[in-house]
Amino acid sequence: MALRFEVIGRFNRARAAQLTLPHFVCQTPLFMPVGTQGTIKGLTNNQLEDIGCQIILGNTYHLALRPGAELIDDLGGLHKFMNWKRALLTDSGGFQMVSLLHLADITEKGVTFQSPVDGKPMLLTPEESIQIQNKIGADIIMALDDVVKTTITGPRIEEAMYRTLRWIDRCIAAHKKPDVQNLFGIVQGGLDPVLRDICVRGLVERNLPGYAIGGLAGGEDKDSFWRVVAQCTAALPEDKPRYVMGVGYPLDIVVCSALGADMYDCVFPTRTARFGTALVPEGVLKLKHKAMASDERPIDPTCSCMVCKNYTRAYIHCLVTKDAMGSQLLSYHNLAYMMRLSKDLHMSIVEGRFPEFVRNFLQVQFPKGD
Ligand code: PRF
Ligand code: ZN
Repeated sequence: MALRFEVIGRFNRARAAQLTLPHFVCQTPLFMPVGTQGTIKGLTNNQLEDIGCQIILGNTYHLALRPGAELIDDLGGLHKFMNWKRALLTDSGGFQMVSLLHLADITEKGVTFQSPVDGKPMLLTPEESIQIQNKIGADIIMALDDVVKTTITGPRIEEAMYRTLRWIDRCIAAHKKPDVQNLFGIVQGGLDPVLRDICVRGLVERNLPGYAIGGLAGGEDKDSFWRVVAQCTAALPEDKPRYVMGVGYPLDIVVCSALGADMYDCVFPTRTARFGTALVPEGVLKLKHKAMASDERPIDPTCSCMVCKNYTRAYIHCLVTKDAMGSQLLSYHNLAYMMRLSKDLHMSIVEGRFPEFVRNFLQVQFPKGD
């Protein structure tokens, strides 16, 4: 195992931990920005370090297409290629193909898709996904899973869960760098507690360095989503990190952390920035709104990030949709907000004031109690 996970504080099911990875010592709960092409759109590595970013996420599928796993390997791995000194995580690629390419088809062999480069049919097997991720060299690599939308029902959910379990053994067998890269398994099973239970048990038996809860944040209601997270965290080992994939909204991160989850990733903070929306303690602030045109306040007066220290809402309103700098400044602030949220969760758990933190977070976001 190439990680150490030490819980340093608890409040009921919530935990604050130190996660030591080959390239960085991280504090959890933590949020990981998504950088599909080996970059977080609009931010430099120095800026990411300045705001306290500990791990960034890359996608096997995108990186394998361009610049290609061979090239990354030849150039010394993704850390060196993109000059990122801290931790990296790569997702296995199946989910991206299924969500991006409607032509992707899943069989027992793997995920078949049409190459966006030349239109030829291509197959990503569990073995290939791991080989590519071994070449990319991230601190954490993800197993290839069979992901189905939580909003569908019927035998497909069960098939995908059992296939994910069969594929984990192929991923484990293909993983050639367990001393420097951590392979996480992914719990599937839709919203069905019986299927989730079988999947968690199956993965825990394999004694992996960490576990992810997948298949969520796909349009199901919050109640069902939180119920699955609660069930999975309760059944996963105490001494291993738990990662909820594709989550996302600040409220979900607070709730999932209360339920004992540790890691999150989502395109939301950067994507919403590109649409002119800032994350603030009250929820969101739409910088395109005409009320912003003459507003001399910073985006968030309680935020001490570089953007809030230097620019007004009026200025960002003027840039937004007109110049790339508008979305860059908003992405910077939004990620700084997510990093502050992660740190606040960590510190409030360590300092024994997690309930007050959660109460205050909810009160500011839902002042009318709704
Ligand atoms: N599996 C993988 N990546 C993911 C997810 C998943 O279930 C999600 C949640 N839908 C986001 N990213 N491999
Ligand atoms: Zn800010």
